[in-house]
Amino acid sequence: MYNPEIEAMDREEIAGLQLERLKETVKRCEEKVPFYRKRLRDAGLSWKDINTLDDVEKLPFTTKEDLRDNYPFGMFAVPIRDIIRIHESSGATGQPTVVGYTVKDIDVWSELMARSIVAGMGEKSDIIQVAYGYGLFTGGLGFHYGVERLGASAIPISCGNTKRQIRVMVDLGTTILCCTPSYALFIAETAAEMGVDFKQLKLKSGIFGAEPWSDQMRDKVERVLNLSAFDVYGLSEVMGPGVSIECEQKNGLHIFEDAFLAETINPETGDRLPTGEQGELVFTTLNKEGLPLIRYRTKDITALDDTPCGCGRTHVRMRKVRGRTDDMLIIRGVNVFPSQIDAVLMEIEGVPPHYQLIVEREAGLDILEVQIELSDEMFSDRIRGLEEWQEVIRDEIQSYLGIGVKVILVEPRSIARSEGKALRVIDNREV
Ligand code: DLL
Repeated sequence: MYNPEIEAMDREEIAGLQLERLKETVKRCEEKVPFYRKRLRDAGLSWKDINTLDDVEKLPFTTKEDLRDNYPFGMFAVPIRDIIRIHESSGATGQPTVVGYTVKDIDVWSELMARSIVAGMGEKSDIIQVAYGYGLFTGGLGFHYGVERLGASAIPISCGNTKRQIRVMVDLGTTILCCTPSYALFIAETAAEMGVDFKQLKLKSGIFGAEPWSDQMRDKVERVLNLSAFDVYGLSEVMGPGVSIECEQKNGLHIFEDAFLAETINPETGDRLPTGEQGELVFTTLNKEGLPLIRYRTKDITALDDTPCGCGRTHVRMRKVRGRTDDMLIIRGVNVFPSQIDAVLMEIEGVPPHYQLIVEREAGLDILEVQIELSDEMFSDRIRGLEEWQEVIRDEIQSYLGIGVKVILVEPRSIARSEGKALRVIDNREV
């Protein structure tokens, strides 16, 4: 369901479509959502002031706090009888946020998910194992509806029960695996323990997302699972998975611009950044009925790229998300994203993929400890070489980040595995 008409429109045509839909969205928000009516009135604005795409810059931002303040349904633009599905954002901290979808919203989402799966090598004849969690999390059902819309076969296995995942993969001949990248590695590890060889399986691609992962981790995932791995991005507030996806060029994720208007801003000042500069990603939804959002601040850090792509799609790309403004660690004044450490670790030969970052404050000084879990072989065979290896890792991280870190090697299986989003950072500093 690659939609060449929409996905390969020329840039001017896309801008025209976006402007028309932007006006409709702002009008809808103004007329149907008291929160937005007031916000726009306070800013002295109305949908009638939107005459060019750049006028979006005049509009106020929406934040997660706004959704929380209007919990549960205060930001919906339709009465609850028109909502056919409710999801909740997975936010680990504070009050959850609730999102609602109309019949048309589910239709659009299914279509975008089908288009995402096609970008990730999917076609009607595929058997697609959906190992994202089903339930309030948008991953499972989002993919499920996309697979059905495409007309492929969905295996709605959800996350967890890892041995069964592998048995299903072997017996049913899964061709595409969908889950978080950290869960994909856990599946690979379990398969190895069971003596299953991925070279004997029919897997051709994996559509992995919901958490940051580096290109180096992609190499690892592709190698151990013997498939082609695609990054998929999304967030519940804006829709769920399927906001953007990589194509075969794997050089950024195409944003579905017929449904979302993307900007990047300086997270401190809120000023819009020129295309290509890294900043916080902001989305305005263009065809959502239930929960339309104006300039929603995602807190995700990336840069946009509107240069032509070899795949023929013309929709703007975003670079792989590097982290979130709220999980950036400031260690002795230096900004550190967990994804930078991921990238360094994955480059070093033989580093197992399970690690955790622990931040402590000792005598007023921030200490960043990188705990790396040893594999069984390393634990038993290489005990003598380990000290040197530990130093190599420490030096690599230090020279990349420019700050001192502690590297600790821990026993096999001592770091908790995740079936969904991995918990990489434990910050024990008091705020
Ligand atoms: O994680 C939706 C999703 C499900 C995306 C399945 C992809 C696959 P939330 O639980 O609301 O929604 O979390 C959204 O997760 O703001 C990012 O910080 C992070 N995130 C999602 N996809 C990626 C990705 C789903 N590909 C939050 N790379 C977002 C990096 C990602 N971070």
